[in-house]
Amino acid sequence: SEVYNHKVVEKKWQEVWDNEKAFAATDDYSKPKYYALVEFPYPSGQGLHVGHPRPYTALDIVARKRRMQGYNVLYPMGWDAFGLPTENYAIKNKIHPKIVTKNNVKRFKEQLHSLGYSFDWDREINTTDPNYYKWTQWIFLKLFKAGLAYKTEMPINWCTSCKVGLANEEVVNGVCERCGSEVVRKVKSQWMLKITEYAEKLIEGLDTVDYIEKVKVSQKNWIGKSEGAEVDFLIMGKEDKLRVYTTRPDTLFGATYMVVSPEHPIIDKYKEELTNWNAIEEYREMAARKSDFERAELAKEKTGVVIEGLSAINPVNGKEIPIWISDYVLMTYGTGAIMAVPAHDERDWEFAKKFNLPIIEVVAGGDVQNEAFTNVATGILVNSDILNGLEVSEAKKKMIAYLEEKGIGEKKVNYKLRDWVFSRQRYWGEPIPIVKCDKCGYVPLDESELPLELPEVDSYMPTDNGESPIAAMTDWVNTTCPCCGNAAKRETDTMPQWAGSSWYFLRYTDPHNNDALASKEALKYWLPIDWYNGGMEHTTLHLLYSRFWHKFLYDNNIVPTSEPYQKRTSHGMILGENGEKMSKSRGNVVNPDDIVREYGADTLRAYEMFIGAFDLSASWSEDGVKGCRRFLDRVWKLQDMVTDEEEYSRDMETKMHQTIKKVSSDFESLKYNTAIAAMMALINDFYKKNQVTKGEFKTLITLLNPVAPHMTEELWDVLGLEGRIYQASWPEYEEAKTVESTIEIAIQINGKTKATIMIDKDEEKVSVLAKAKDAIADKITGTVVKEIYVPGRIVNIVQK
Ligand code: ANZ
Ligand code: ZN
Repeated sequence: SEVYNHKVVEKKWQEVWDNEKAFAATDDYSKPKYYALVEFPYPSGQGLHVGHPRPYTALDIVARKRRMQGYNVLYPMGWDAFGLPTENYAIKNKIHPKIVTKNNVKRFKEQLHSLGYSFDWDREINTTDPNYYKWTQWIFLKLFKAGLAYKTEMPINWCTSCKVGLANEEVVNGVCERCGSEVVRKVKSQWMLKITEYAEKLIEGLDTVDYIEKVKVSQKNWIGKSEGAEVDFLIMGKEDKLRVYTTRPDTLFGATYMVVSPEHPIIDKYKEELTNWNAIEEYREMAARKSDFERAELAKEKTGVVIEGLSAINPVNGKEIPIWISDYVLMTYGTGAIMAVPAHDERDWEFAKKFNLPIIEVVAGGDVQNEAFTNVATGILVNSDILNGLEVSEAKKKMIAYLEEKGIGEKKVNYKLRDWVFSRQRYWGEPIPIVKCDKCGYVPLDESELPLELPEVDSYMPTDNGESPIAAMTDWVNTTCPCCGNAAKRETDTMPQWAGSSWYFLRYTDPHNNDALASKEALKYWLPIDWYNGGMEHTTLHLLYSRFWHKFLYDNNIVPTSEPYQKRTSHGMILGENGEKMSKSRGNVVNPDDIVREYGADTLRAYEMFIGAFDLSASWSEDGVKGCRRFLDRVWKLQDMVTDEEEYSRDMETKMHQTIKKVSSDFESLKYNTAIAAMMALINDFYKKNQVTKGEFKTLITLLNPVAPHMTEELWDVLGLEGRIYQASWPEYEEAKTVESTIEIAIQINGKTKATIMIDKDEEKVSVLAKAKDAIADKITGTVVKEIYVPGRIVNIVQK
């Protein structure tokens, strides 16, 4: 055969697959279904990155294998195309974001196409298409009508460079996740989604799905469920109380002072009576300049100021204790006030040491004057009256019962999760379908008005005053109230990029439906998604947001499952040759187009699967790419060694069954690299023999097809096999044939090995066969007194 020409072969089969609509999911709902999903890309101006093919190939392998196993497979692709980079590019180059998106999508699509993915392109979606975002707006209206979307004045995270408000999830280590610029707090009126209402369901649902452990853990930590109590402390000499949230009600006897957050309303309420107002005001101004992130940092030096003129009473022992202000207490969590127990809380301990406040041990087992004792598993309560002698967990229960009985507190669950800031002051997003009327307030558009399309604007430039550029389009903004008919204004903020991706997987099931986001039948058949793979960085963003929307839609009878994704896995990043993140500035970016041109798509696919353990990051290596190409070339050349034999040859049978078993199971468990290694080992055996039967070769290329679909399709054709390889059945193995049926046994005479013999592994008369062997029979000259068989290994014949 000739040298493998990937350019010709890959183009040829891509055309055939397109013409045959080879990978279209059918609407035949009687077949078993399989829905495989990868995160749809943001079509950036840079084009496809070599990071994209890693997850796309992995699930393409799963999708192709499932088709061969007889499933009706849905493996779709689309574009998450609203968002800042496109808008920023549009501003810089004065091109409409619509055009920018169109061009970028075209390029991405060509690139993905060149990689031979088995996407069902008839179901392609685009979040910026009005026929798509009509349903994003529709869901928003449902949320609004359910009271889960509301507008409120609040301090938000404001990126000084993007000039846009960010969700908490988009602020990483105090800076904008996207551009790395400083994030400051700015008070703005914002649309919010009440994801907090679903906090409990979002935790509980995790028990019903098959997600990799680190995804579950990080979602749980992000939601941050905390169980404890709220307790009222009377303010000395006032008819007023200060309520705190604590996870350690058992330590109440050790509360030696209180701390309120600098924003706590109690401060302003008693402003006139406070004798150190100047110091307090100064402290509050300083705190206002810090982000919550900085304030909550454990390691930072504690600061604070006491409130002179107010004090509180510890409700369990009647003692008077001071009230301090410190920025380590956040107004956005619990009640914004705490009881400080320095003996058993690290932050309180540091604060107490710094300001010389009393430290009273209430849980024995540590040395609380020298460090906080926080171990709750072993400690026993002391200095605590009714709680003395109890373990921490029992003491908590007893204290809560006591508080509830006395009416001074109650059990309370808190979550770290905050409501989702849902508006952006930018152009390139879904318009929020709400009208503001002076008389009626925020009024939803009628569903029949959807989609509410983005207006054409003169400038996409964001404004410094924090208003969307749409606000300048008065023709569009000025409207009438859907409720009373008076003059009113449209909402000019747009939705965040996370909106369109919060439900896109539903649309793929029925992408052309004009009457519903998807038909009930389609949703019932295709949901839940059987396997969803995506980036670890989306765990507390897209993955959480979309589960929230899905649960809301489930509660409203729009989708049939309470969870969208049955299984979730995440891939590691692909780094540059130097082990660093690929970036223009480092000059280590690999363009997938170059690899496809020089080595072929199949090589790129095989390489990205072979590069290392799927869930770990891996460094790019051009040598590794070449190695994968050599492997494929060796498969290609095997065609010259193929015999007419349809069966597996005797000596290859075990290996064939073993390889089918290994590749089949490795493809299911993210071990693509070892699956490929097993196929490499198999072809080495063929090369050793210089021969491969037609049956063996057929199995080999079928196993390899999900990884290298083009070349194997061509080889199938060359062999004159029936139909196409993509329509072939997945090879089967017999468990019994995966173990060697004959084994080699050493034959010893008086403990010395004299010969070996091949026997069936179930052979019972091993010593009879051994004695019958010529080389042994000759040597048995005396009387055999004993025959010892060590199963599977040795026969020892003892003679005198
Ligand atoms: C007394 C106490 C004693 C506490 C003790 C802890 C240990 P999680 O688990 O994160 O929910 N706290 C409550 N509200 C706060 C706020 N707004 N800002 C900062 N800290 C706050 O933590 C709850 C604990 O964090 C609460 O329990 C409270 O301190 C503190 F040995 O109360 B604890
Ligand atoms: Zn009105």
